[in-house]
Amino acid sequence: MIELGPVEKRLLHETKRGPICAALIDPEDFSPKQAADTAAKAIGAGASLVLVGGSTLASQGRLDAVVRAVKGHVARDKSQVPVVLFPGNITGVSRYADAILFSSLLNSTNPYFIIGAQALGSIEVYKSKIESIPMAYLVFGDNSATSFIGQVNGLPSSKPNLAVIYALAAKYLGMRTLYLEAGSGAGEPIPQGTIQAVRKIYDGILIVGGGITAPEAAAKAAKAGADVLVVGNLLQSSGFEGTLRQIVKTLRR
Ligand code: 1GP
Repeated sequence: MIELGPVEKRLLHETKRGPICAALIDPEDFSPKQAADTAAKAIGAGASLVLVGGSTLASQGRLDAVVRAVKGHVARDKSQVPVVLFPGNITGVSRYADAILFSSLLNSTNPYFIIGAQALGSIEVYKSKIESIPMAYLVFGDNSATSFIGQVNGLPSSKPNLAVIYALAAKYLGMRTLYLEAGSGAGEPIPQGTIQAVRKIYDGILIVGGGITAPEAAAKAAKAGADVLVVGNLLQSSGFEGTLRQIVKTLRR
């Protein structure tokens, strides 16, 4: 019998009540102190989850320092928001995190990103004893760092059925979370129709990210059935808390 870990149980519990917002910290963009300050502001604005990771992260030492700094803040905060790894490669594992989204980039053309990195990284996850949450990662378009690094066969936004067949495969493979990625800084977030089509056949935790910088985009994704809205780039603009608070408010409606 598979026993779900505490982070996954918490996410299931929270998303059952409605969509939540995740703040994504890329250790390439933030020093440990900046990361802790940014996470504190994001949590203050209502983020329910902090994700740490990025597609070009090279230094595991840097990741550890960022995760420890963020955890240091969370330890003092009553919300006890989980700090979860969102790895882009084998460098994305840190024993200081609460859990890892153990993901397979299903539409990569390179088996390394589908199962190779996972095999190489697995021993580190095993040793660190952190909770592992299986995730299918689907990347849209061909214009993002993620699509370039992950050598993806980018899903076209205009063909929801292609996303659906990958989502079905993820479901049948037992992947309990699914991330629809438009790419960090995407001009257009994942279209509502695509989220709706995937939501219809996928009953795990549905994560959507890329290009969400305003409450309207978050509201559309939430209405279409997303459980977790990931916000990354926005956190780098000064005074982002106001917009994030609006995004969270929109989700709670
Ligand atoms: C990237 O989906 C995330 O992996 C977040 O994207 O940086 O555009 O918010 P943004």
